[in-house]
Amino acid sequence: MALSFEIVGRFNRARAAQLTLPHFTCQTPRFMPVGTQGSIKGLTNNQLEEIGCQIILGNTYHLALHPGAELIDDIGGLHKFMNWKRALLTDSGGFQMVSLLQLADITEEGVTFQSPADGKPMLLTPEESISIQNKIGADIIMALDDVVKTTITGPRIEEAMYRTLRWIDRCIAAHKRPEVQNLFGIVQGGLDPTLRDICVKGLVSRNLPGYAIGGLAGGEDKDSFWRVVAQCTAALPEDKPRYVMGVGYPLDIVVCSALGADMYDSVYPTRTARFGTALVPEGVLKLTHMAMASDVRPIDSTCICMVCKNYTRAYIHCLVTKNAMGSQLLSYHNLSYMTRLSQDLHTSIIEGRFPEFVQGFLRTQFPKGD
Ligand code: PRF
Ligand code: ZN
Repeated sequence: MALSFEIVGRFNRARAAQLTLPHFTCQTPRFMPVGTQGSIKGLTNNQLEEIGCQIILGNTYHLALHPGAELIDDIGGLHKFMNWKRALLTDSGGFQMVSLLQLADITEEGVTFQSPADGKPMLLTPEESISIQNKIGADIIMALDDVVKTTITGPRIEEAMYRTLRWIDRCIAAHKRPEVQNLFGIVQGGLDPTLRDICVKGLVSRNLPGYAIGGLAGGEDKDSFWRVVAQCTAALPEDKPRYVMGVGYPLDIVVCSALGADMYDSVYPTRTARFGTALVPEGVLKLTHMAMASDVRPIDSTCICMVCKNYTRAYIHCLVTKNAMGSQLLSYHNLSYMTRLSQDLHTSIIEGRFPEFVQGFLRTQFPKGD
């Protein structure tokens, strides 16, 4: 195991912890921004450090296609290649292929897809995914899982859960660097409590360094989503990190943290920035609105980020959607917001004022109580 997870505060099911990884110690709860081609669109590493990002995501699928795992390996790993000194996590690639390419086909062997380069069929097996992730060298690597949309029903959900359990053993057997990279298993099973329970038990018996809750944030209602998270966190070991994949919205991060989850990732803060939307304590602020054209206030008067210290809404409105700088400034602010949210969750749990923090968060987001 190449991590230590030290719980430094609790409030009911919520936990604050120090997650020490080979390249960096992160405080949890923690939102992790997503970089696809080994970068967070429009931001430099210095800016990410300035914002307070402690761990970022890379995607095996994107990196394997370009520049390729061999090249990254030859250069000495992704940390060196992109000159990022803090922690990295790579997703296994299967979910990206299935969600990006409708042509992906899942069999017992692995995920088959057509190469975007030449249209030739390619196969990503659990062994291949782990081998690529070993070459990339992230602090945390993810098992290849069989992901199905939570909105479908029937035997496919059960098949995917059992296949995910069979694949975890192939992932464990293929993992060549357990002393420097942590392999996390991913709980699947759709919205079915029985299937989720079987999957959690199966993964926990493999004694992995951490566990993810997958298959969520795909269009199911909030009630079902939170119920699955609550069930999984209750059954996962106390002393290992719990990562809810593909989440996302500030509200979901607050709720999942209250339910005992520790880590999150999503493209949402950076993607929504490119569409001109800023994350603010009240919810969202659309910088594209005409009302912003002459508004000389910062995006968020309570934010201490570089963008809020230096630029007005009017200026960002003027740039946004026309000029790359507009979305860069918004991404900077949005990731600062997510970092501040992570830190506020962590410190409020430690200081015994987590309920007050959650109440304040909810009152600001939903002032009418709806
Ligand atoms: N599995 C993997 N990556 C993911 C997910 C998953 O279930 C999700 C949730 N839908 C986001 N990213 N491997
Ligand atoms: Zn700001």
